[in-house]
Amino acid sequence: MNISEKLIAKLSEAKKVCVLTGAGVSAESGVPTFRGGGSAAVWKGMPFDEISSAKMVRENLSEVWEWFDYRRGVLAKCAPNPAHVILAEWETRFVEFTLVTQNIDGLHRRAGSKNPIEVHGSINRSRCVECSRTVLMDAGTIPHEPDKCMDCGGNLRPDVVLFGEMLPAGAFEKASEKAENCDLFFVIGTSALVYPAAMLPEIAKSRGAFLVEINPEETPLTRFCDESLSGKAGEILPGLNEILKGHA
Ligand code: BJW
Ligand code: ZN
Repeated sequence: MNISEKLIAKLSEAKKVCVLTGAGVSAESGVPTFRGGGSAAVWKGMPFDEISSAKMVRENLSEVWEWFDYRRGVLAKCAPNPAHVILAEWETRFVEFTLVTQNIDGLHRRAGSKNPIEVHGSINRSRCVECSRTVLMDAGTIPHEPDKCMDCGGNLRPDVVLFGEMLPAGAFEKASEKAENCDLFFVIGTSALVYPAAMLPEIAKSRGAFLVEINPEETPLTRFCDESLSGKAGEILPGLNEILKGHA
C-alpha cells in the first residue's frame, strides 16, 4: 500500500479526526452495497430506491417490512470486519474522534463504536408514522411483528431515512459541525452520490481539513481529495492503524 509521508505526518499529528462511512465499509462483512449491484439492490423486481421509498411506506407498508426483515436476516449472519473494529478503536486514539455513518446496519455499534452519528437511521429501530415514537427491535426477532405504536396506536415503520425524507433532527448539523472543526477527514466506502451526507467531505476540506478517501473505485470526490487510497477498507485501515501505533 502506498501511503505518502504527508499522510503519515497528518495521521500522527491529528487531534480532531472525523470519518464518514458508507455501504462499502460493510461490504467485506458480506453486506451488499447499493450501487455495486448484487442481490439486495433489487427486491422482487423493484430497484431499492422504489422499495425504500416514502411512497411505498404509505402504499404498501407490509412489503416494506418484508424487505427490511429480509435484510435484518442477512445482517444477523454478518459480523463486523477489521475496518469496523479499527474505527471503534480510533474513538480512544485521538483527542476528538467522530464517526458519521450512512449505514443503517448497526455494524459499527456491534464492533464497539459508542457514539456513531447514524445520519440515515437504523434498521434495528422502528418509528411510529403518526407520533414518531421510536422502538428498539430485538435483532433476533425476524420476521418483525408489524405491531402498533404503544402511545397512539399508529403504524410502525423502519426508522431509516428514505429518499426525499429529512434526516433525523440535529444529526446532519452535529456531523457538519464536526466536519468543520476537524483536521483530518476520512471518507470510506461511499459512492458520495447521496446528499446531504456527500457534503461533509466538501465542508471539511473547505475548512482546511486534510481529506483522505478509501475506496477501490473512483468517486466524484476522488480528484478533490488530498489523498486517495485505492483498495478495500478492511485492508487499508489495518495498515494505517499500524502506522498510528508506531507513533503512539
Ligand atoms: C468499498 C468496498 C470496500 C465497495 N472498501 N469501499 C442535492 C443534489 C441532488 C439531490 C439531492 C441534493 N440534496 C438532496 C437530494 C435528494 C437525495 C439525493 O441525494 N439524491 C441523489 C441520489 C441525487 N437526498 C435525499 O433525499 C436525502 N434527504 C434530504 O436531502 O432531505 C432534505 C430534503 C427533503 C425533501 C426534499 C428535498 C430535500 C435522504 C437520503 C436518504 C438515503 N437513503 C438511503 C436508503 C436507506 C434505506 C435503505 O437502506 O433501504 O441510504 S439511499 C442509499 O444510499 C442508503 C445509503 O446510506 C446511501 C449512500 O450509499 P453509499 O453508502 O454511498 O453506498 P453505495 O452503494 O452507493 O457505494 C458503495 C461504495 O463502496 C462504492 O463507491 C464502492 O466502490 C465502495 N466499496 N467495496 C471500501 N471493501
Ligand atoms: Zn405513535
